[in-house]
Amino acid sequence: MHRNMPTSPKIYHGNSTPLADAELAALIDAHPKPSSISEYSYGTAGFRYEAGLLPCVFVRMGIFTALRSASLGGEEVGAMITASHNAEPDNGMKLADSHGGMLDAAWEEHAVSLANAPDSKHALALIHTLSDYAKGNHPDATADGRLPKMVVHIGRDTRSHSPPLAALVIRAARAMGATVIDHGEVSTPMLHHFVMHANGHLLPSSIPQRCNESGYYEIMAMSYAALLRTGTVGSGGKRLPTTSTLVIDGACGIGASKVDKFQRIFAKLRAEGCTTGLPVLHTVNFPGEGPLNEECGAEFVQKQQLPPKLYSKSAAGVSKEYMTSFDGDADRVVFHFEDKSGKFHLLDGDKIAVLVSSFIQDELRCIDPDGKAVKCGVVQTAYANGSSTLYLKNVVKTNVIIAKTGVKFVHAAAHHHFDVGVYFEANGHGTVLFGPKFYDFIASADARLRGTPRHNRANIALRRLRVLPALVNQSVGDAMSDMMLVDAILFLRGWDLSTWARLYSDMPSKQAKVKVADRTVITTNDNETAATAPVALQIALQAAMDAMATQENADGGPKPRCFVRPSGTEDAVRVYAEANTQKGADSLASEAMVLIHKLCGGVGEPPQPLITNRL
Ligand code: 16G
Ligand code: MG
Repeated sequence: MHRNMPTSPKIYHGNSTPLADAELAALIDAHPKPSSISEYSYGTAGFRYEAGLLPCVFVRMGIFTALRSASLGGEEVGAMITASHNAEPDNGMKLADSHGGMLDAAWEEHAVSLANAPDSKHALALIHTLSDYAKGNHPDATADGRLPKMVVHIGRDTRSHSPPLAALVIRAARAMGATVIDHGEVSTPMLHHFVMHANGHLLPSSIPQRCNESGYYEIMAMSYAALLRTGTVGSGGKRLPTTSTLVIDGACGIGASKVDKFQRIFAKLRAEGCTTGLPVLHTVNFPGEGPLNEECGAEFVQKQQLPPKLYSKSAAGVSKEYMTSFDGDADRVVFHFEDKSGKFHLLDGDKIAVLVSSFIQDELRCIDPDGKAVKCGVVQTAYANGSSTLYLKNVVKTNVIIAKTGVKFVHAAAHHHFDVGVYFEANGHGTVLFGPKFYDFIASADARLRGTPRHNRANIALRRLRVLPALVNQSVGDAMSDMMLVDAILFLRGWDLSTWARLYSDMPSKQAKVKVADRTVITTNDNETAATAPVALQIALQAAMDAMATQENADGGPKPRCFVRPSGTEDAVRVYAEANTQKGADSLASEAMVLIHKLCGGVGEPPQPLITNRL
């Protein structure tokens, strides 16, 4: 098959007679819990471990996803096999509920219990409890005593161990009698999109239902092109020479292959005469061209604040004026560029939140100048750069909420608090959620503006806002869709990355991690801005921040800030510090690392002071 062709999923029907207990027990027993694991934890975004430790979890999660689908009366759910931005030896699983978003928190607990059941006997007891729950909830669908219909969508990233792990999930889900739709290699947001679209009754009516790979590309491309076509007002609607070619660093992972397929749709748009503003997409760092996520990709670029290594031969001489980096499963994106003097500039998730929220708010105000009809806001995490939070509050004049790290928390906060909720973590994971009031607003604006001139500014705003829910992935952050959204906004504003970067200057910051014997000794408050245990740690961190504020004479300006939290994806404690100078941020982070090492059972030698060398 041509490598640019979207692939079709494989459908595996479930065993017509689900396995009897003894056979299920044998399947579970064949994949025992490794002795090195005392307890599997669900972490920030599902289970994530070195691949060799995962077969036990994956068999049980195949069973679990089937039961989750049954508990929802046959709504379709998903499992994505990926360790995202982690190194190649790791793997993991992210679970998608029927609305396409993250697994419900109560069911997360059931997943953890099943993963950790000490043996098949305990696992079967849990399986029976969950089966009974599903049957009790849907008595009509289970008249013959069987479980309701079950459908599980599966996707995987490009890691070498993903296919055998996927095979285990498929086998276990089928053993329960579930139908498995195997999408093969896809990005995480694509898998979430498929699940959301498979449950059409949960999809907002303005989004066309397309539950396959070509549908995914088409919806995105059509809404993107529609957005570009509105570029007829003001000084925008220009593609500057500096944004004519968009170079995409695919982290040597799945995102690169998928952008390549997306190119087909671009070619189709061009053939249909839609040439307004389309950039050339130049993808580099394909799977196999370099080690996954190593010295490239969003995680490396954002955490190290360095440009990615370009492994592809085709990268020779490429322009560095307009670049993005995806992470290994393409649910994160950051932008970056090299200026004329060769200096590297990063535009992270905070910058994306500022660009996107101010754009949406400006368009809404063209229709509703008071800005009262729809409540907009931005959800950030403690990692958001202090300058971005100030800019959002003081210049964009929008609501800002700080939530706990992890998509499940920021997504829930955006959904709960706002009619248009923009959330982006500084690491580049984010999206925009549109709630029922937004759709009502669009419908009433549509009725009110019907018959008014097409080039009336309110009408243009309406056309722009109307396509956003289809362009922006409504289930999770999506590197490809976010990239297209940002590109379209830059085009409509007539900006390039340097104009966007100049909106505000980031406070210098430093991130680091420390190994401790048991990272659970550190607990934090709800939004992770302060440690609640050990008590002495927060007291010492506060003293360090105060001393830095005095040293930097930060009166009136943003104050130096530092927080620590146990990682949810790695065996480490994370440190974040920001100050008015890089030296200050480095010194604050170094001090926090030494404190963690001393007060929280650090492993090995005490950390050495950090020094940032800028390019
Ligand atoms: C995962 C999360 C991301 C979070 C990161 C924090 C999802 C889909 N992804 O990648 O949102 O920022 O973990 O990692 O939830 P940490 O807990 O190791 O710092
Ligand atoms: Mg990811």
